[in-house]
Amino acid sequence: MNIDEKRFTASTEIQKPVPTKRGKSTTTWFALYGFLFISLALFVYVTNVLLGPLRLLLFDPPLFLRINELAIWYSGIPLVIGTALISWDLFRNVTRIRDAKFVRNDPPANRFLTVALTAYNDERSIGGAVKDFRAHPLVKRVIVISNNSRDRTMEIAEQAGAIVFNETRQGYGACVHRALREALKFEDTELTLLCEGDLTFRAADIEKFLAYIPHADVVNGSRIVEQLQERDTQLSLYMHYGNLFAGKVLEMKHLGAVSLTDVGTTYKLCRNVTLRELMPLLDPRINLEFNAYFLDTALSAGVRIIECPVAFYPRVGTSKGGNVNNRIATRLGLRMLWGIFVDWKGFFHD
Ligand SMILES: Nc1nc2c(ncn2[C@@H]2O[C@H](COP(=O)(O)OP(=O)(O)O)[C@@H](O)[C@H]2O)c(=O)[nH]1
Ligand SMILES: [Mg+2]
Repeated sequence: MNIDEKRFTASTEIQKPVPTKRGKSTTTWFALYGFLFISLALFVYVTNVLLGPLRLLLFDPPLFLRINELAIWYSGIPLVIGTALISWDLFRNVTRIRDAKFVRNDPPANRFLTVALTAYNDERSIGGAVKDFRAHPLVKRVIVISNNSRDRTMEIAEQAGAIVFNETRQGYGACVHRALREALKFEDTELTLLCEGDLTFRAADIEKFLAYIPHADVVNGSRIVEQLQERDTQLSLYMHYGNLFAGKVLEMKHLGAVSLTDVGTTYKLCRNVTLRELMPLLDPRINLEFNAYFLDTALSAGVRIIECPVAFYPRVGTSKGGNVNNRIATRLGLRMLWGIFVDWKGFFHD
């Protein structure tokens, strides 16, 4: 058998899933904190270099020069500590990471979907969103979870053909939690597609999700690809890089288990078998940072997550989430980082 034949045989073999070591935490805390140290070092270094010209403008006061020099010099310490911590985790986990590598090829037997849309005073978009998803041939049903909407969201969703629920506990986390719970009750589908009813994401991406699902338990949408972004979306440059940074932080926490470029996308396809195991671990009180919390919790439980680039469109209707302005986005980002670095429980209330 020549090399090409071997390669062909290997890639078409039915792959046996390698058991993940569930129960034993594979969280790479050293790498995670190493990343924090390196980020801190770079921040101090760059800020102080940039302060240089300001110092000269102020006629070079000696105390300013001293602080400036010391800060630049000593930023090397967190840089070295951070590098050492990451190296340590890489060294410690190199065998585990290598042994865990495999391409899963496990297409779901039933490719039909239950689509669950979140909605909060989204009367301008919900009708269009429901119709868009219902028109897809693989969509069995669309359910809409309104979160105490005071406008005509529920009525319009119903007219468009959705099964509508109202979640009385206010908050994005409570809304998503309810959406997943309701979707799991339908036994004729094995897959749940979670999305928002604000027309930022479209049903045309269902094929992309289905192409990735054989490789994972959860396919998480990513808005990182420039060519898949419409003009004037909510994803400003700030949000784009903020999400990328948070994604890489989460990647460091679960070294070797995942690649992430976006932590803020609701749009995701989940296998119901996985969701059933995951639901008891998810606290609906976690609010707008719920997506990052979902990913972190799932990864800690050994769930296999793969990213899939999705198209992103401008929001129809007014924004109420983390996209209202950069101040709110920054607060949300910091809460996410706190959740990843420390714990998610500290932030039950908005
Ligand atoms: N902000 C907010 N969103 C909610 C709430 N309940 C449900 N949602 C829905 O959750 C999604 C929030 O998404 P996000 O993209 O962060 O904010 P958006 O800019 O308002 O779409 C939207 O689909 C909302 O309609 C809530 O209490 N607060
Ligand atoms: Mg939205």
